[in-house]
Amino acid sequence: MSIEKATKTHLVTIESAGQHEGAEVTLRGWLYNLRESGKLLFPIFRDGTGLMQGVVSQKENPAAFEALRGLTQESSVIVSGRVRAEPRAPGGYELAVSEVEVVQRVPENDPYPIQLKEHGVDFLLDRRHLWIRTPRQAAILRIRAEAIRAAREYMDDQGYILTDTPIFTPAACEGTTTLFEVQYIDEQKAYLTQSGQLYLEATAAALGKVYCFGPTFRAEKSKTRRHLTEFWMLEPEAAYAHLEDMMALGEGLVSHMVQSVLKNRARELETLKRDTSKLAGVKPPFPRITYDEAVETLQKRGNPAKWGDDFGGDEETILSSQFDRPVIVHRYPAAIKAFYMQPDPERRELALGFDTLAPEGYGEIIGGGERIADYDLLVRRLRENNLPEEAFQWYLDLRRYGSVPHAGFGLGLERTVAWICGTEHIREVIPFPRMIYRVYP
Ligand code: NSS
Repeated sequence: MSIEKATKTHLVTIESAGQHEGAEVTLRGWLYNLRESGKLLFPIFRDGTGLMQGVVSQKENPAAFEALRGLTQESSVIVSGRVRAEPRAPGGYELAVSEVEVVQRVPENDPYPIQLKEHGVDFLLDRRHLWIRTPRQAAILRIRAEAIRAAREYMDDQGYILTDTPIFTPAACEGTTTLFEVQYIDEQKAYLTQSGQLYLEATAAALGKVYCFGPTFRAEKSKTRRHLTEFWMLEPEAAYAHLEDMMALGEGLVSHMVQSVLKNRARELETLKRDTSKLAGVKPPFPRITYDEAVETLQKRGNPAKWGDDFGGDEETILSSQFDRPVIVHRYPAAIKAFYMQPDPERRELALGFDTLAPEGYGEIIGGGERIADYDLLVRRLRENNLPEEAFQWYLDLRRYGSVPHAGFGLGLERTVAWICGTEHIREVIPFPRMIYRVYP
């Protein structure tokens, strides 16, 4: 059977094979595992959409039996056969294999390196290009894709216009300690973007409600389960919007992402053995507490936090553990927040900013708030933060020409997906993680 012939027969994916019970179908994929039992073979195929067990009898299908016997793990195959219900098989169906075409045979003397047993995480990360084939990793990437799809759907439905922001930037957005400097053309210096926010403030003044969704970079020296050096951020920004509007938009967005994954990726969540009862209740409204209340709670729980401290992972875990859904902490001390944050008119030492903390110890998934709209105050803040004013002239223009109150936030995709999946570390939820000591493969 040739590839051409196979594509003209009943070509199906494993995910949809159940709909073809009783019919002769063709699958294109890889051999995931093979159990040999005398005159019967029990191959397990994978095609990216799932796993399907096959059964081949030497007596009934000698050619298919010979093609599969001794076939090495991850050899690519096109197989045809009849779909039948088999409650004991993964997915509830199996394939009575009648024809097999081996597309590429993995050599016996150079076997597929990742066996169906436990491997150390460094071993797997070195082989990330292969590791993503395992059912667990593939399920995570399918959930990631659904989370992205749902996030864009939500933003589009809310009337936000996608405006892509640059990756090469002339200045810092989120502090100078995590900037990646790059040698730009000739003598010029540039930095990889830490956030699209500053540019979104410009597109928001042009289009009203906007968002961007792309990779962002931080030279994070910290080796934690929540930090990558390259991660994806979805950032909305709206003209004439305030802190309250963004807290509400963020809770709507997160809820839609979670509920869409629960609805459309239930099988993958099951593969991950995720306790979905912990996600089912993620719906607006999310609890809101002030920074002051957060410090009080931490102290009551014996945490040494004092007013004025920034929260780390431990503090975030204590705060979020009191709730069954994400919690919004707002009005932090201005001194621990970014230069662009609007002060609270009621208490100037506070910033009109907020963080949304995920449950189960996943930490901050959203950070945002209201921006300084006043020209003089913004110049003062740039100077206090030792930021180069020349590089920010275009940004100051936004306060010279029709400045308006505006607000936005950034949602960290990997932290959100790690929480939805219940993975231990966020490195598993991006196809090729970039971390302090890892840029390979
Ligand atoms: O630094 S943030 O809190 N905020 C900003 O960058 C704003 N300029 C966004 C905005 O208002 N438009 O980062 C936002 C989120 C944060 O809550 C995390 O979920 C995620 O980005 N984040 C990270 N994820 C993975 N790895 C690292 N290193 C990381 N840093 C932030």
